[in-house]
Amino acid sequence: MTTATADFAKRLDQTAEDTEALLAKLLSDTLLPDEIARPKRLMEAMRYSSLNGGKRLRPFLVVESSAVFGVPREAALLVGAALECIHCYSLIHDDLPAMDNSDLRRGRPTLHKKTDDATAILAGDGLLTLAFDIVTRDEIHKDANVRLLLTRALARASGIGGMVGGQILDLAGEGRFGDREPVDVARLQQMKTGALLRYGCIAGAILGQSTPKEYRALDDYGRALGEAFQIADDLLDVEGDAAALGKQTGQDAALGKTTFVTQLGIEGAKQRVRDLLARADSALSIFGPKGDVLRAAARFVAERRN
Ligand code: GRG
Repeated sequence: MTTATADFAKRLDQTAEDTEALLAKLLSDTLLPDEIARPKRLMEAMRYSSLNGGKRLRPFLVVESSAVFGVPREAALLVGAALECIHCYSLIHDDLPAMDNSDLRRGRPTLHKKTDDATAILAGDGLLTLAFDIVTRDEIHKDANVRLLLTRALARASGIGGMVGGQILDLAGEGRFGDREPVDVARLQQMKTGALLRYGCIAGAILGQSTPKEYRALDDYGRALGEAFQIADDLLDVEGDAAALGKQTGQDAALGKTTFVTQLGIEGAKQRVRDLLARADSALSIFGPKGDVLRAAARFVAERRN
């Protein structure tokens, strides 16, 4: 392992640990603001699906894009926790019978299997709304306009033009609402999975009150990383280890889904990943050595095995 890779792995683990601890605090029965009611069943369901050891890649991107600008780590971790709440909600809803109908998530029964559909829907809703409670908190930045920009960007990444919009395009492409609709896989994935990853990257620029040029660099890096993440996911679907993925390998292919691999072929998809890594590196060049951890993050995403 090179020093840069070892350093990267250590930082990723540390952020995962810090995020887990912060989410546990934010979701604890005692530390929620008084005005938020705390129905036990709902809170337990929210904890089950968010305190269960994901990679915490999205918070990591927030922390590391923030580190480029010297943003206090506590502020970045709060924004990362908000983003992770949205990610966890999307996984809960995606697993429901009306969506992917999955039995396993992160190696454990999905929330609706462990509880029931209504609890899972409400736990997802609870995490989505908690994210916006967190990202607007005063301790994130003294300037309310910075908090407004962070909040608006999070809403856009999560909503119609982002993850939720991408999800419905995906379902339409599978023929869920009648005939299969044609799929522009790059656009669909940019919305469905890319938008949250990109948010992780631009969040640092917003928190750090970057120049427009620095913002554009992180935006471009985030888009390249988001696409590389999804291509890696598609490659794992056809080549991966089903047990490590916690899902059936070949699931997308069995559904006849259009993916980067069906469009580009395996070799074409791998070449596209190499091109995206070059684009990510080039976007980061303006930050010099301060961009090293983000450079390693793009490699980790492209080469991940789960
Ligand atoms: C239901 C509104 C709604 C949206 C769902 C993103 C999404 C849209 C569904 C996720 C389906 C899925 C498994 C897509 C593959 C890419 C992906 C998001 C994988 C999981 O992300 P990781 O690898 O997971 O970061 P961990 O468990 O590490 O957090």
